[in-house]
Amino acid sequence: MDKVALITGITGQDGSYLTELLLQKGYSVHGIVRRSSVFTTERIDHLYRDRHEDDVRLHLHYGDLLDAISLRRTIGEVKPTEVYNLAAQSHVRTSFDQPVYTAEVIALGTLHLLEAIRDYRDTQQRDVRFYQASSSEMFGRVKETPQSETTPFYPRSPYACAKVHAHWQTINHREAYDLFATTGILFNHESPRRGETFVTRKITRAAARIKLGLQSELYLGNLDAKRDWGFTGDYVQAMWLMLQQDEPDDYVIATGQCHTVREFLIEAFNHLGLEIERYVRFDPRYLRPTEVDLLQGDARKARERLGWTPTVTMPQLCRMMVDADLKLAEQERALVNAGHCIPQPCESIESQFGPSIIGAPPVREPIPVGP
Ligand code: NAP
Ligand code: F7E
Repeated sequence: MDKVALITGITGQDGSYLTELLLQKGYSVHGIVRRSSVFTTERIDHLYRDRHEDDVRLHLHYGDLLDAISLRRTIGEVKPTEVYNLAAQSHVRTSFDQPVYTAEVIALGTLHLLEAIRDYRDTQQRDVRFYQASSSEMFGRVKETPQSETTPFYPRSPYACAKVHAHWQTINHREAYDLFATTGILFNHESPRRGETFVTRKITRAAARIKLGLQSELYLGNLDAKRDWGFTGDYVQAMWLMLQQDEPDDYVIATGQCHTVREFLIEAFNHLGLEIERYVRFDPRYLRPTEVDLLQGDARKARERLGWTPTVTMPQLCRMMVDADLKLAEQERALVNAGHCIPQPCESIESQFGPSIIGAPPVREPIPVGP
């Protein structure tokens, strides 16, 4: 049977890497894109081919996780064999500012999609495999380290609470209706396509811009948080492998190594020969009302059952991202040198959005970077 994938969140970081992978594997790939006043397809533009050419296997459909009708209609038209639910309001800090919206998209949106798939399978008698993008954030205030598929959840943000809901809805659809519904509990994964307001990309983008004289300061929050950072290219392989198994299940995907935000910062700035004390400042607005202090995954089950292993370490990942951002900054520098205006980077624009909970001013003194 022809493999047809439907991806929600196709315009996001993971969606773009997964689309590349599935096209390479010969799939037809359909993506749900929400309408916006500007086009949001930048991360997949290199994959898109004009409809009038031969062998076009990437197709986009307007839709939204909040619009159940659009999901049902698209599933009916596309007739997917695999559905990857990657769409989310995925920013943890923002989820404190928009808790209801975050819950609607992640929790109820996932339920809309599961129900649409169940009805499609039952009425059309076609098998569909479903992947849910669960998150290590669900472990929150961790009860044990490293965290595995059996570690209890203790979510610490509206985002994480919503992900726990979606996670259990997926498992319940597997158990109640015999749906092939799998969850991947993915730890933080990054790439040169990572959104610019997540801490890794915020750091690598700023380091490159500072190096080329396009920016003079970088404001950050909690440098002590520890994360298990892997490369997105590796993690989308795991998503695909999960849907090729005989039975649906739940899998942790992680490197097993954990580092502080400070260590990532040092790696990035050292790579470009920049002094952290000179450029990096503390802004309490980037703190969270409740923080997740430590995440470190145990991906033994994925290694044993899926044959999956990560290939990129944190220092390699960091340097890959810095090098890509240096190329971007070089293009910006050339535009500036030619007398053009360039847009502000997202992480700078983000500073104008004042989280309502913490109002203290930023600290202009150098940020302490020692151990
Ligand atoms: P991302 O870059 O923020 O992408 C999120 C995607 O969801 C974008 O395509 C976005 O569309 C889309 N989206 C948002 N709201 C939507 C709605 N109401 N209807 C339809 N689409 C909507 O996130 P990511 O890093 O690729 O992560 C992919 C998934 O994995 C997310 O569910 C995230 O929560 C989860 N996750 C991520 C990580 C990680 O470290 N990256 C770890 C664990 C789990 P626009 O382009 O229009 O904004
Ligand atoms: O924060 C600290 C912050 O926003 C990492 C999402 O993909 O992974 C991601 O969530 C850490 C936190 O990612 C800044 O306090 C310090 O401790 O890059 P982040 P996240 O919250 O871990 C999980 C697995 C997901 O599922 C999510 O979708 O870095 N930090 N200073 C900062 N974080 C940000 N964003 N900005 C700062 O200035």
